Amino acid sequence: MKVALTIGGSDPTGGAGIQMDLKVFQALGVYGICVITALTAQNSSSFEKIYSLSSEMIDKQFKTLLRDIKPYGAKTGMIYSEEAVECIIRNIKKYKIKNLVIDPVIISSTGKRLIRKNALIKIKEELIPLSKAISANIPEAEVLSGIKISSQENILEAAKIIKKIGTEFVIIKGGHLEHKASDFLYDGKNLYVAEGEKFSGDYHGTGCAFSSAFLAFLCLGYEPNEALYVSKNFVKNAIRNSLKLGKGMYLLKI
Ligand code: PXL
Repeated sequence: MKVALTIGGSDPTGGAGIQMDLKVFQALGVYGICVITALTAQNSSSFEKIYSLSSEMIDKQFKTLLRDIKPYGAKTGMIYSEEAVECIIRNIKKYKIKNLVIDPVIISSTGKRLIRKNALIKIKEELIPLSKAISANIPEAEVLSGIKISSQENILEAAKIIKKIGTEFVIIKGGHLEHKASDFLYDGKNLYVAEGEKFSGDYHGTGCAFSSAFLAFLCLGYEPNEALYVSKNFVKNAIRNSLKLGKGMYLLKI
């Protein structure tokens, strides 16, 4: 069985973060392992607190886990502090982690900022160049590319800028566009488009579900452009089956 590692924050609702990633790996037949970067206190409508783990503890998790089990690929999600980003970069190099998918988490669906400014700069300058793919929503792609995105032409332009930071595949998810919610993958040559309908309502954890599904499909041997379509379809079904368990956002059912 292929092993996928998720590096990210804990979300007690189970709707995002490492809890969601592990559910997705399990559903797709990939064995999930994790390194936790931060704890959060949140529910479906409110985000209360972030507790970032020390570099020492993150380091210890890597050291203990990876001297034992070697993942085929990994993804990063929420990383709050600059020290945590530095520690993750060190460990990705040390353990020669391949097939790295980056979800550049910036803001939660409830509006809480999930990364410090200097940590984001470090992700851009030093983590993205180690990656295979980056999976960004429109606001994240705007921050990384420095351009405003409102059309498909802007998406290609932003993808080209992000590709130059140093990744192989740039995915920009169009869920924040106005009418349709198509997703795009740029490989330096072609722009692949996975057309999608837009769902009304607020859904928690769609970005985490997409990036972990994308990694799982890479582990299963899909080419990145194929993984785009099947991951989009996977998230669409999870949205269709989503549950209103709390007072706020819908939680995806995997
Ligand atoms: O969806 C981004 C995300 C990632 N990781 C954690 C989160 C969230 C959003 O709330 O809580 C831990």
